[in-house]
Formats: sequence, structure tokens, C-alpha cells
Amino acid sequence: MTNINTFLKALLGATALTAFSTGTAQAQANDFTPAGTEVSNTFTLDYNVGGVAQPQIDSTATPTLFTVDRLVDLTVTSNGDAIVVPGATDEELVFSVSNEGNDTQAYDLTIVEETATAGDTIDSDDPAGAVPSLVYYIDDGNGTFEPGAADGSAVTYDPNNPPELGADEVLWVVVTQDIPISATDGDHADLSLVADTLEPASSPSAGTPVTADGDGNNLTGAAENVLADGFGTDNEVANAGDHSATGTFIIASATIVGEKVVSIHTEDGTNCPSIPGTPVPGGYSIPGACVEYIISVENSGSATATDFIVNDVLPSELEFVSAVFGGDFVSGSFTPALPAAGTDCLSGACVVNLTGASLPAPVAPAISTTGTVTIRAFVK
Ligand SMILES: [Ca+2]
Ligand SMILES: [Ca+2]
Ligand SMILES: [Ca+2]
Ligand SMILES: [Ca+2]
Repeated sequence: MTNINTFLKALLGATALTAFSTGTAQAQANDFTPAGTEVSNTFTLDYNVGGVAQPQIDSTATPTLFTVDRLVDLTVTSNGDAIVVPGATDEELVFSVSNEGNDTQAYDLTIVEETATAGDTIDSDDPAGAVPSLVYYIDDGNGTFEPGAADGSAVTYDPNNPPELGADEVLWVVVTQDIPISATDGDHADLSLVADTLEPASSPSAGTPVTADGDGNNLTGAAENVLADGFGTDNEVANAGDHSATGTFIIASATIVGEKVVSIHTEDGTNCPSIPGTPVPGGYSIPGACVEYIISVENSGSATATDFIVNDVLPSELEFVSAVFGGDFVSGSFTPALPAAGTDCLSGACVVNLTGASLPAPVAPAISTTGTVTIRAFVK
């Protein structure tokens, strides 16, 4: 009997390892024999003596029996990192918790704001005034996160009434956080979800963490707990009834630098309205000369910057000629309309105001994008 039982446990262990190594919410159902199942078996024996058949030996009256024990196993998986911007509120990370054992269990859920994982540079913030920001959904069985649809409505996590999963069931956990306005492009905030297996409501010790059987195997009677979980992060260890995974808020921001340069386009004022036209280098800025201002805005970040307002009020010593915007600026307009050519810039009469422009993030191998506003004017 011992040999039969040892073989079954080895088989369960091997299957559990396979399930763990493929550990995603999309893993195939294990369809393990439920914990507590009593397995009964008999045999018959026929033989001859001197060529004469002897009475059959039949063990039906004394079957071999054993109880299938409780395999406690689970996998926590991050459903992907989230690209966020500084100051964003109510940003979400999603995790799955899969019951890969052979019985219904309850789960304690804990969020760890990591401070020492590789790449972690900042912490996210709990949403201002938030009630507990951990909610979950029970998967409908297809292993795909479908909140508010096939996976039903959000349930707020209550540690006093923890969620329960049957064998092969999956839980989706959504963590909501705010991103500090002080975060900068490339910052990472790592959060880990730790799920700890609890005795289910049906157990006399409901709500307490599962413990491994410690006194050896009883072949029959109640199912005994065998903890077969691995470990996902440094927040837990193997064979302790728990598992964890880390998700990351990746901060993508625009990194903006602006500058303005002035040059003499032509000393005698020729070709001034034509942008870009052909400059005549080396000229003096004498009255009648055409001066050129170029305002350059550079984005070397990883997010598009929007709603630019580039405002330039030309000094009184000039007479407006023309202005254009271009480079990598997308959309935008001069609002209010540009002054008419020949406008005397006395008393702030020459306003060049670009509004509503966007500057996309560079696409490798480029390391930056540049938008420009070019203004021409005569020296009075
Ligand atoms: Ca952190
Ligand atoms: Ca689903
Ligand atoms: Ca035992
Ligand atoms: Ca573990």
C-alpha cells in the first residue's frame, strides 16, 4: 500500500511542477483529483496447480484505500507594466492569482511598495482620500482579463472576507495608485502582489494561513496539506503556501529644452520675408537690416508634449516682417493672428504667439525632436 501511495504523490508533484513552470493565467486547467477523494482498488488472482484451475482469489471484500491529499499551489503573475506620466492619478497594475492546487482555498492579498528591487527608483502614492484601492474580479474561466464584462463587477478586497478560488480558478487583482508629480522620465515604481493561501470558509480554521502536514502521511482519513508553491519575489519563499509577482509603473515624460538665437539674415534687408531664404553672413545690424530669431524647442523624453504656447513680443526697435513655425511641431496656430508685415513694434504691437502645438517623443535612432518658430524683422 505504501508503494502505491508513494507513486501517486510523485505523480502529483511532477504535474504540479509542470503547471508552475508554465505559470500564467492562461495555463491549462490541471483537473487534479479533488482533495479528500477516497480511492479504492481491488484485484483478482487466478492460477493453476497440476493443470487444474484453482479457486480465484478476490480482494473485493478488502479493497486497498487511500485519500487524495490536499495540494496547495498557486501562481501570481503580473499582467504587464503600465506606462504613466508624472502626476497621473488612479493608474492601475493588474495581477492574476491562479489556484493550481486541488481544493478550494481563500487568499490573503498584500501589496508591497518595493524599494530595493533592480530598476526601482521611486514609490507610487496611494490615491488621495482613497478607500482601500485593491479590487478584484473572478475570471470567467477563459484566462483573459475582462473587467466589468465576462469577469463581472469589481469587488473591493476585504481581508476579513477574503476571496476564494476553486481548483484551477483565477482571480484578477487591480492595484490603483497615483504617480508623483516629481517623477521624471524613465523612473520606475515597482509594486509586488503577495497572495497567501488561507483555509477557506468551509474549514474549521477558516481565514488562517494553510500549514503543511507535519507528522507524515496517513493513507486514509482526512486529506493532509502538502505545500507545493514556488517563490516569485523576495517577499516569500517556496513551499509556504504563498506566491508573488512584481509589476512596474514606468514613467514616460517629455524632457523639454527651449532656446532662442538671433542672427543677421541680410544687412541690407533683402529676402527678409522669404523663410528660410538665403542668408548673407557677416552683416551688421544696422537700421534696415533683416534680423532673424529662431526659437527652438527640443523633446528628448519618451512622451509627447502637448499644448505648447510659445510667446514672443518683439522689442520696440523692430518692424515686423514675417514668422513661421515648423520642424517637428505638430498642429498649432498663431493665435491671435500675426501682425501685418510692416507693423511698427512700438509698445508691444508685434506679438508672435504659437498655441496648441505638440512635439512628439523621438523614435530611435533619433534622440530628440525639435520644433521651431522663426521670426524676421527689420531694424528701425
Ligand atoms: Ca519604489
Ligand atoms: Ca475572463
Ligand atoms: Ca499526517
Ligand atoms: Ca511561496
